[in-house]
Amino acid sequence: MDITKLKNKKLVEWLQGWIDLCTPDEVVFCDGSKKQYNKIANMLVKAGVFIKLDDEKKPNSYAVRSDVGDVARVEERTFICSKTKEEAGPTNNWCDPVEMRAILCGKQNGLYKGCMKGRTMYVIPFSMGPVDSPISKYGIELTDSGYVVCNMNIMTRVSPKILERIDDGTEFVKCVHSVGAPLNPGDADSTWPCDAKHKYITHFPDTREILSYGSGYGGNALLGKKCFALRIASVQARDEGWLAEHMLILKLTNPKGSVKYVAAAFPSACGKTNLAMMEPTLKGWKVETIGDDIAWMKFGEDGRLYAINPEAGFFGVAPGTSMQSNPNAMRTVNKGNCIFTNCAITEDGDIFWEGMDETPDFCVDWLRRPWKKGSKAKAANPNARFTAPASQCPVIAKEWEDPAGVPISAFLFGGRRAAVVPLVNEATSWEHGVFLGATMASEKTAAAAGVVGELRFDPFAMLPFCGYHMGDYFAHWLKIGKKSGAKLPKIYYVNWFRKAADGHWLWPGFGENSRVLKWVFERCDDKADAVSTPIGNLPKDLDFGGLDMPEADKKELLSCDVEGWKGVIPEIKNHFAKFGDRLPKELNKQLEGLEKRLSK
Ligand code: GTP
Ligand code: SPV
Ligand code: MN
Repeated sequence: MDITKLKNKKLVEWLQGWIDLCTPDEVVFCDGSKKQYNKIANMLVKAGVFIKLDDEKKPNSYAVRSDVGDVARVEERTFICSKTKEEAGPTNNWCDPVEMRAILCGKQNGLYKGCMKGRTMYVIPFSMGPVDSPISKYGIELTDSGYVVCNMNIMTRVSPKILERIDDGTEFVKCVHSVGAPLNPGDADSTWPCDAKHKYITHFPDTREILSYGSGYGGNALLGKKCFALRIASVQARDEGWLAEHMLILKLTNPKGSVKYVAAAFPSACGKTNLAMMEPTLKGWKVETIGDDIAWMKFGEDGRLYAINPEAGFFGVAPGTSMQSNPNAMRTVNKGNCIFTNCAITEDGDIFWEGMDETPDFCVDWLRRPWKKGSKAKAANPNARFTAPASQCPVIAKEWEDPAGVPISAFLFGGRRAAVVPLVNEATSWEHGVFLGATMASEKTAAAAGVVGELRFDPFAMLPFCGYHMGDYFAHWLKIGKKSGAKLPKIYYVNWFRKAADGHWLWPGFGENSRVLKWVFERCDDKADAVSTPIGNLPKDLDFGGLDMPEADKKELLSCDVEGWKGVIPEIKNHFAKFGDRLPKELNKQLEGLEKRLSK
């Protein structure tokens, strides 16, 4: 394929414009084939970017180490460039689109000017979602990073068919990415080129465009993921009446063989991948995976919300993943065909990260230093990641690529909360559920640059990912609930991360979370009892069978901490005040109701 074979004038103009601005040495069209993947991977090996792992331990897999200044999403460098600041809302960084275009694309000294000199521009036509699903959408990412091409091949569906469709006039999201490190003849290349001091992750919702500069890492650079599937797609979803959410999707089968689909929104590094592929400890129950990070949902003719996973792979948090915590993720990566970023490399050509089942005596840490068992320093970066094909997951549901999606019975919202928030709480109505989503808070993790552990409100786990005014986003959720004939999922708030006063985890989590899923499943069928409390419906009793846990811990997990919640009310008020008159009045009513019930 080359540009002369394209017939769509607008597409050619767009492409040629970027070639002229970025001046790559070469333009290569990506076809998603194994052959091309291997060719690029081999090139990266030769360049010292990829390290081939041992074929017996991790077949066809590579390790990569990033620049120390480029290890996670950068929220302060992420911008929503809507026409007005008001449209981006109080939770987003805004920049005037004209100004941002000048910074990035200015003909004189825009950052993109000549930024691909000495490099190849790859043209990646990709689909978010199964190619023929009515819920899917297309994009083209231009990038000068071979690492990004390989990751996009795993994370999205890349094929010439998509380019053909776009050439025929199908709409697409325009994505441009550069690591921002042009090469002059004779320059030695870095193994992780980037421009760490000038990162820009920018979104233009009005023109459905993404321009990313300076970073090569994860959500900053794999533009199908957070930039498209959440920030741009949330705007499309608002305009078109559907939902684009930071949610895993799982298939839950009870011992009688009856099936329900559950979607869950937890902030980054708060347990989506783990829950999506968990091995239930409860006998007879089965969890299978549809998706582990993003859900796109549209109403079906029966009034139910149908969800697809727009991605084709997992970009999973590596540290903490083990045969104990997430055996299905380990089995997925052990099949090979993976890319491991910022993990440690063992002497026998395997990878290692903190929390893995066995710790090697020696390895090379993610900073390329020799590392010894017992060392204080972390062998893997806390945001080290594996990129793995979803199809390799041993518990991937057979319908995971069904273009029609799967009907959702329940939404779970949750986060890391050491105190106050119980193990599970059922919303008493859709509006109450939206209130629970809007007041979600969580302790910050290493998935984004910043202070880890700090508590922040993260509504619907979408704080860094909503492409427009968050108050309008709440209104959109409320509107979804008012659709005539809608058969809406029930809504729950869960917290796997509660700690006792002495600091120990109150809840074992992981596979034991199946006990909560069981309660949710049975509530959806009106077959489990609940106790009405000021914050919502809590389980009358949860299946704790076979779990060795102090009674006091069980009680603490399943009770409403009235005094604790009273303390949270002023924080919620402050949080809501940010949205001004764009906070839907229903949410203030919910808050007043909660306050009243707590003081009864
Ligand atoms: P992103 O990919 O960043 O969106 O993260 P995620 O939401 O998919 O989080 P993931 O499942 O990768 O989990 C992140 C971390 O939380 C890992 O270190 C897990 O071991 C830990 N974790 C997951 N589930 C549980 C749980 O039930 N209990 C506890 N204590 N930790 C958990
Ligand atoms: C997240 O941070 O929620 C992720 C990782 O899933 S990234 O792709 O970097 O956004
Ligand atoms: Mn995520």
